[in-house]
Amino acid sequence: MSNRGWYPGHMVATQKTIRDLAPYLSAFIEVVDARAPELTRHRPLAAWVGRTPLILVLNKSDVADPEVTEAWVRWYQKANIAAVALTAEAPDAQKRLKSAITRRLKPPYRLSVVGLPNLGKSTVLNRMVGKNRVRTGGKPGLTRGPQWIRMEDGWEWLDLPGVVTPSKSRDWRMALLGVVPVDPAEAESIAMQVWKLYHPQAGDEDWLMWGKSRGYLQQGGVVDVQRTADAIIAGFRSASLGRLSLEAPHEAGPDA
Ligand SMILES: Nc1nc2c(ncn2[C@@H]2O[C@H](COP(=O)(O)OP(=O)(O)O)[C@@H](O)[C@H]2O)c(=O)[nH]1
Ligand SMILES: [Mg+2]
Repeated sequence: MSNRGWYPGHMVATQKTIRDLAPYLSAFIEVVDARAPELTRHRPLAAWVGRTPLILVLNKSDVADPEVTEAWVRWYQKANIAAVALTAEAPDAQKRLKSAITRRLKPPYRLSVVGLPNLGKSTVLNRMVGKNRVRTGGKPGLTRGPQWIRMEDGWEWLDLPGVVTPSKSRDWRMALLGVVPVDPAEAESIAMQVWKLYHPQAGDEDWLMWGKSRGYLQQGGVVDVQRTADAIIAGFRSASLGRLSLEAPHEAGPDA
């Protein structure tokens, strides 16, 4: 798959948009992936937002290793970085995020959701504004804006194309997490690596034996490599292979 067209032109304007809007906002909500929260943070954001607070949402915690997520929350607490673990798709998401915000900030609440593609920005915003007013999906760039959404309780949400581009897009974990597309030529190596995370003793070919055992075969009984790789990547993403985190606090750099 070609990467061309992946990032619409309006994202070039994101830095300026964020800098310009920051003074009007009480905070930015940065959505990261609970399975690799430092890897999926957008480093330049902290500078772009200036003095406006950033609150990290460690989203998709339903598919992350719960103990690792807890360790991350403690790690951020120690680093004095506002962070909350969330499952945006869960029914209690609105309540959880609202309380995380009101615990840290005084009203009025004027907020915006930012972060790398596919981490759940639209899902978070939908949860907060209700009535599915924001489109979600696999493709970034579906959100058009900026547009203020005013809630009855006085909260205001800015629906802006808050997607920022990843700097570590060549890291295989970014493809596994869906931040960038999986290059079909790399699917096999990604599948092997994730298989070894689930099974630390596994050899290089063991993931193919799993495919065979599942009946992912081509004519002649040869294992269907592509289908097996796709199934492992899908199994990681849905956690049907188990809840697995890709990054633990001790692996992250000291700069956060
Ligand atoms: N497992 C899980 N998936 C989620 C969660 N939140 C969002 N997603 C999925 O992540 C994908 C991207 O979500 P979306 O809100 O469109 O991300 P955006 O590109 O950042 O706006 C969609 O397939 C969502 O269903 C969550 O809390 N848990
Ligand atoms: Mg979106």
